[in-house]
Amino acid sequence: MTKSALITGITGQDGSYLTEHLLAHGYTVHGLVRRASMFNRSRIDHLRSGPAEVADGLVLHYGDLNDLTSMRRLLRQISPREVYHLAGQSHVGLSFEIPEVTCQENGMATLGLLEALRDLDYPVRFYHAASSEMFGAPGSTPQTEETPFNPVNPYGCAKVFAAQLCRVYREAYGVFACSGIAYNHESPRRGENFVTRKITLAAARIKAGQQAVLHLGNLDGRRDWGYAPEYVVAMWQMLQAKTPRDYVLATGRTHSIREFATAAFAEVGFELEFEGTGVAEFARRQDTGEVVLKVDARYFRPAEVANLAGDATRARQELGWTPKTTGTEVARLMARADYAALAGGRQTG
Ligand code: NDP
Ligand code: GDR
Repeated sequence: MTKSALITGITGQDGSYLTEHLLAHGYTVHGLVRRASMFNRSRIDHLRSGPAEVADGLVLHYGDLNDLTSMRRLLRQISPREVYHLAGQSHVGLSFEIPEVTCQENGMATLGLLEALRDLDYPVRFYHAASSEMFGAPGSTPQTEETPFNPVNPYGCAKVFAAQLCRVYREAYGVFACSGIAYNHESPRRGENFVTRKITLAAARIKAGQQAVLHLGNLDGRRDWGYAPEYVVAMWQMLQAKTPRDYVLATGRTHSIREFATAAFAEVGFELEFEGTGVAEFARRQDTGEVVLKVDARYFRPAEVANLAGDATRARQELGWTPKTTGTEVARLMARADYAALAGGRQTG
């Protein structure tokens, strides 16, 4: 029998790669798309206009996390065996500006979905996209599944709420619900207002003469950056396991934002030299001396997470999952893709 899955957030970075992975494994994939004034399906358009055997396996449904009645109806209508819940307001910085939407979508909507699953008369496996942001300012590094949560922003608080509820529904009602505690994972399909994509797009545009300067916020952060197509495999593996468990998904290696930018600009042929500190910091192109990167206080956040690094030993031992591509390699492949797309007049990804 064909396996079927529902993906919330199918139009996002992870949703698009997960769709490709599930279709390649013979699934019928149902995706939730929300109404927008412009089409928001650019990351999955290549699948919908591709070969019939791929396009036929992908079915899109209008819906919204803020409309749980229609979500319940959809679950009854399509009876998926697996639900990958990836949708939500995913920008940490913006969660300070729109905390209620962030908590509604990432927190309460997850609870609504768990309630809907509990009422179904067939078993469903549920993946929740949790985050390293739940650790916030952790007491120890690297973090494991046992590290206490200590979020420092509304986004992290909402993810903790949802992850704790997944555990409670697992223990109290036997729902097969698990949280992937994922660290940053990036790709050429990353949203343009996340720091990695902002950097790689700017490097490509500056190289192509379409942009002069890149403005960034805090450069002092370090992140455990991985490659998104590798992370969606772990999401799938978690739902194929015998028993539901939460897993840290991370590379274990961190890089600074400066290192990421240096690698991205090097990929398009520019060596960077950083000067100054704090809001007065900037970077020049070594060959011409032109300033191409400036710190801009507008992009600072009210609070920053600590330098998080994850220990994915449990995922390696129990799922056989090992990420291969880390920080500066991700920077280089993203910059390469952005420049190739600009030069070829194509869309990235
Ligand atoms: P994206 O921001 O790229 O995608 C978010 C998806 O959620 C989009 O499809 C978006 O739709 C959809 N969405 C947002 N609000 C609603 C709503 N009200 N109703 C229906 N759909 C909605 O995120 P990623 O793919 O990067 O991440 C996927 C999930 O994993 C998110 O929950 C994120 O918080 C979490 N996560 C991501 C990490 C990462 O490094 N990428 C790390 C840890 C966790 P639209 O296209 O219309 O905007
Ligand atoms: P993050 O990713 O907050 O880790 O959340 P983001 O790329 O937004 O920020 C990473 C770090 O870069 C600093 N920074 C900037 N960030 C943005 N967006 N724009 C800038 O101009 C800029 N300049 C510096 C930030 O301050 C921060 O320190 C991502 C998301 O995918 C979440 O959904 C996910 O849960 C976490 O990763 C793990």
